[in-house]
Amino acid sequence: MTRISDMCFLLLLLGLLSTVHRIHSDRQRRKANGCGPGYFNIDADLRLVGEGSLISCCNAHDLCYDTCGRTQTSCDNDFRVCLNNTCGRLRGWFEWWAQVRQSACRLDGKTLYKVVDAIGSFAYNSAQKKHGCISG
Ligand SMILES: [Ca+2]
Repeated sequence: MTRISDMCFLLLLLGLLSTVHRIHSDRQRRKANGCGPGYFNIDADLRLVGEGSLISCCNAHDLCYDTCGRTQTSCDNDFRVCLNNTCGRLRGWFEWWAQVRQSACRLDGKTLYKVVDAIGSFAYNSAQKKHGCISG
């Protein structure tokens, strides 16, 4: 009798530990790596031209690709909206300077979006596989 209850307790403990481990490693695996696929990124370049605030859009986009149930299209759309909104918040000493900065930023944002649009499906599929969302 004692042995059975001990076994049950042990099984319960193991189940709990594996759940905690799974949640913990899941959290650890979800890491955004800025604007770029990981082996390179252009965060430093963006900061250099005063567009470092775009990096948060890239990180949100990375995490979106890692999320089961999110489609690539919805992640990419959110990314485009984020880039546009973030560029719209750039300010300058003068209104014309703010306009120049925002236009330049939107142009860079478009380039970023085009890159994602061109090579995104590979990144999306590998991220979804890595997080167990799709098999393969
Ligand atoms: Ca990235």
